[in-house]
Amino acid sequence: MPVDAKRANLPPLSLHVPEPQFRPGDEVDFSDVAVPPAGEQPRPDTAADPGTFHELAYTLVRVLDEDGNAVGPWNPRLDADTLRTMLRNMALVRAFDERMFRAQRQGKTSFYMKCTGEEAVSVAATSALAADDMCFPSYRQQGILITRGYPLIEMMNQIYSNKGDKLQGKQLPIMYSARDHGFFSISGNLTTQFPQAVGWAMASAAKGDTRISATWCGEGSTAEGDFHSALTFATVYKAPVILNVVNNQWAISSFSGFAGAEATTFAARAIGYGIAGLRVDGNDPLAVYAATQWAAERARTNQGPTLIEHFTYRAEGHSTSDDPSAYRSAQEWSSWPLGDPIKRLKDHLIGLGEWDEDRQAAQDQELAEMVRKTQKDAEKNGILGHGMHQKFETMFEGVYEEMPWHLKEQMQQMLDEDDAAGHPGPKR
Ligand SMILES: Cc1ncc(C[n+]2csc(CCOP(=O)(O)OP(=O)(O)O)c2C)c(N)n1
Repeated sequence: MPVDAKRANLPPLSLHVPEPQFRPGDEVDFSDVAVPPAGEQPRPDTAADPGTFHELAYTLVRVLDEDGNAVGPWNPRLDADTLRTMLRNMALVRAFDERMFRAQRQGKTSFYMKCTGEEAVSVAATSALAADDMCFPSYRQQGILITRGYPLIEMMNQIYSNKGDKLQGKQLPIMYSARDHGFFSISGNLTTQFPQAVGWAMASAAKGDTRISATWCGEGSTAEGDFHSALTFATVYKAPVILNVVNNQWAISSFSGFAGAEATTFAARAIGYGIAGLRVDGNDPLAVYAATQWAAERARTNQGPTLIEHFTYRAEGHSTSDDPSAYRSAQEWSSWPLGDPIKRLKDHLIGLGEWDEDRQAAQDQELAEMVRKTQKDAEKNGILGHGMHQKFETMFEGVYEEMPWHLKEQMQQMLDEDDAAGHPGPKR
């Protein structure tokens, strides 16, 4: 190793390469994950100065205690109907994920991504927003669409790229777009939605509107430059935006340490920007609701942005193309100290005397049946491998508002070649 003679007495430099605690086959011990007791975190005024958020950026805002009781100043005190609706929506997301994952394994679609274990992060957050607030999701917040009542068949049609697909088969499965449900078009390029959400919020403020925006990205995605741009614009203009970081511990096979989690929290990123930062138990639907409600009020009263880190765990593979048993211990999800968000809300409702196991089982069955029936209907519009489901020429539409001459020429060439090849099909 070359050593500079002038510094021969100094130790050689060494590089720190993060290494996850557990690998396949390892016994998992999460006892060093700091989980503060529920109810002990202070709830500041929504107009509080961003400089006062140090404690909240390093702890975990928690409402549901170990016995399923809602405690402390963050308890949003929701009525039983609202709690049951949230429980139902989270269970529906899980049922939908199960079914669509299986459809991919059966070769009916090319790709799918589940959000198992992270249902609260989208469902509870959306429940605390107004229906016309604008959401800028990543690919793992299908719970937003489900909470807003977007028809399941539309989601499935998109997943199947079939003739019912509103995106005309132009997008990879699950890259939904639903403007009328306040759901911005998902992009495959990580974190691009962050500055876009901030820009949307700035436009809303510039126009004197009352709507706010919310955006989500994974902890791995915070390493993108767009994350920095978004936070800078958000703080400079006090944009009415909620910046959600879903820390599910993994970015495909890279553990959160590769995005900087060994050094500090993701909520603490907010401090350097002068943004209010909250770190929340992402598997506690009441804490997620309360934090979002707090951040929404802050945004709506022109107090500026909030960054919320949702501390959770990605229970399943990254996508249908991923096998997590190749890089992490299979015990991680069952050992995760914050449990399962659906079970935690269910236990809370049972504790209140507003729910029971029989109703839960009946609901699970009803939701599975509804998803199954909708799937059958969607499959009537076509599945993967069963020919073309959209007219050939739609491929050239929407590139520009009006099709320029060179695209018209390419389209005609394609149609002529297809005719010459004697291909039948729904092309015109
Ligand atoms: C700009 C960019 N770089 C890389 C990728 C490939 N990629 C897709 S998902 C992913 C991991 C993202 O992890 P994280 O942000 O933690 O979100 P999670 O998948 O855990 O929800 C990567 C690297 C991409 N889609 N876009």
